[in-house]
Amino acid sequence: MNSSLTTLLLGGALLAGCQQNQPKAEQPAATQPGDSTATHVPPAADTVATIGQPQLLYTLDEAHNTPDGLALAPDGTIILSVPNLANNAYPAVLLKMTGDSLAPYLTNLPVEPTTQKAAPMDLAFGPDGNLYYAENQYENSKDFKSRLMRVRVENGKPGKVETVVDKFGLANAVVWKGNTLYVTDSQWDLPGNDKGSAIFRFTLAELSKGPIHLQPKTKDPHVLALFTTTVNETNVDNGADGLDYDSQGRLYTGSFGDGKFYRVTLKPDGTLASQETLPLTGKQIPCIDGLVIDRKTDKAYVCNSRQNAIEVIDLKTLAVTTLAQNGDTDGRDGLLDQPAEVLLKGQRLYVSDFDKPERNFVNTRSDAPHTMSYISLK
Ligand SMILES: [Ca+2]
Ligand SMILES: [Ca+2]
Ligand SMILES: [Ca+2]
Repeated sequence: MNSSLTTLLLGGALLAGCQQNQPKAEQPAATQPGDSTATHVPPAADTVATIGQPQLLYTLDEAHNTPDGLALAPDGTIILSVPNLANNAYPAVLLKMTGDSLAPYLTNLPVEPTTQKAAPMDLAFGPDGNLYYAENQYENSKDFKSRLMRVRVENGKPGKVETVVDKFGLANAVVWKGNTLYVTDSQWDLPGNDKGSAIFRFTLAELSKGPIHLQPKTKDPHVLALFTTTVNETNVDNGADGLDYDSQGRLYTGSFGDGKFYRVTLKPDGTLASQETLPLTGKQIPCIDGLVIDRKTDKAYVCNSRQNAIEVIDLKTLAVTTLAQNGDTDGRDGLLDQPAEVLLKGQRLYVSDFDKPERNFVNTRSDAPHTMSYISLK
């Protein structure tokens, strides 16, 4: 398995290199009926400030075209989800990073019965040693087909994969805090609010009992906090996306559609005490995708997907600084190609380059090569 994928990935890298002087098989950014993409002039790469020095971590082939979620495993390796949403002719897979090598972890993910696709996004190991991943079936169906899945891990190896929660709209990020799992749903609409999103809360005990069926278009008992997206010129109404907690156990999420940054304070029993929209200073972030919090410093590393940037939010002062940013790119030099998820391990920030643009994003094309980047924080 390892050698075959290594060959595959190297083959992809070589293929991309050979294609440099040929017409690129690029796909235009997603458009919707009646939009004004034709008159939109995207910012040229050289008009966007280049900040920081992201490095190339991996080059991936077309069969791994949309890298996304990152999870640190108990043994120190990193699991990467590849939902392949830019080109889902290829099945979604989970890969495993060990040192500088990348190998398959799970390649037979169960498809959702009606969409016939698997779509793993963020993922995290639970206190039970099993791996949990959120699914984004929203691009396949708007009819609440997304799920939370559990990979049974036995002796360090992935085994059976099972549905533990179904009927999400767009399950996106997951984070375990003690024996409680928090999950964002970027499309949890309510009657009278089609711009809704939410954070859900599940205890390990509940998840161990059997599948939970959510109640769409309601304030399901598992809903911890609700949000509303203010739709802007990107026309994206996805809300709560990345999710993590600080040194005091307060949760933070950001909205993909409008960049609002939220703090959710919990009662000792894990239920909601309060939620607030935080007034950031230094820079307004228009779009927040994945994020990770360094609880030693209480700094949040946030993917600004729309502007090809990684922002740092100091949670003590709420000041924003830009760690890395660049213009439109195919990613081959390690430059950011629409960062979607980050993971902090030691002094290295791992970055998934999702490369599947929406309208008015700096990134204009899902293009080969498909890439992962890293940023040294030293
Ligand atoms: Ca919606
Ligand atoms: Ca690319
Ligand atoms: Ca690109």
